[in-house]
Amino acid sequence: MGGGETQVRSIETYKGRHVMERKCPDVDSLKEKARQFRKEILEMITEAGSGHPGGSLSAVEILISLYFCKMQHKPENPAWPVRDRFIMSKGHASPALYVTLANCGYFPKEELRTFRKLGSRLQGHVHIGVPGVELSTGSLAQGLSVANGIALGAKLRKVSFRVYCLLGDGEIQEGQVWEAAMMAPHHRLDNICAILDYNGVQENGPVAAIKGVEPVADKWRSFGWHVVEVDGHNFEEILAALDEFETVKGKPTFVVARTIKGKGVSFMEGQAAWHGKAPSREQLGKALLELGFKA
Ligand SMILES: Cc1ncc(C[n+]2csc(CCOP(=O)(O)OP(=O)(O)O)c2C)c(N)n1
Repeated sequence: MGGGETQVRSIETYKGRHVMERKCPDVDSLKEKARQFRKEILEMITEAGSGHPGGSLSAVEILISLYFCKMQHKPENPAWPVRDRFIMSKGHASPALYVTLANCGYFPKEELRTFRKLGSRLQGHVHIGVPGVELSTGSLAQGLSVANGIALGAKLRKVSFRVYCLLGDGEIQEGQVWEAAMMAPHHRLDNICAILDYNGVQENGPVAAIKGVEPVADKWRSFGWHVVEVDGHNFEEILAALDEFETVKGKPTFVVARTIKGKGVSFMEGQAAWHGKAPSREQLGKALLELGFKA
């Protein structure tokens, strides 16, 4: 790693696809990116007057690690056939994905201000009409099934791209997730990595109180997944887990990323009340001060 920006140095052929030599920014630069992303997420939700800050703020480091360090993708050509795919199964956390895609260059950052406005491409839940988005999501629990299908298709066509899928811990209470959890190991889909944003809080309260998912790592392991547990706000740990995924053969990988809902803003952290509510202008100001931005 080195330098402040992702560097794409060359293109070479690797196992049937063109692979870019991607240089990850150093960890300090990644942390600064996370701080900026949190600001942009909060600003766009405030501007819209509605949206989901809690589960967007918890996913920031995961998305940065994928899009700025690990995934092979071309913002100037979102349909590049051999790109790695990302499926945001928890589609209500669209601000986190939209900010990530805009900062990669998929569309102009000014467009973030149109979030949830009539006529905007950036609707409240992740939508396929946005450059870089692979699947419309928002109706929870469907993403991993589609990700499996894409990964199986890649295997059948002998194309070596990877598929990543982000799930919420409330989301995995749904039955369809467990059908998908059975399918990927059955087909030995070692080209798929599911990541759990394990922030412990769903829409109406703590996951453990509503329908607990523990022991979550053992459950996925028993279904046949290679499981890695990380601090989902620690870039070194996330990147090491994603490196590990690339070495595992014959089975899919499941990363349990322990996160904090509303991460970075004290009055939002761990609070179900901030699952789907926009801050006022005053609350935005307080949040930005906490993130180290001047008023
Ligand atoms: C099928 C379906 N049922 C219910 C909802 C309403 N809903 C939106 S977000 C949410 C809670 C999700 O919790 P979690 O997966 O933990 O998300 P996070 O905390 O990461 O935001 C619910 C129930 C939905 N979007 N889709």
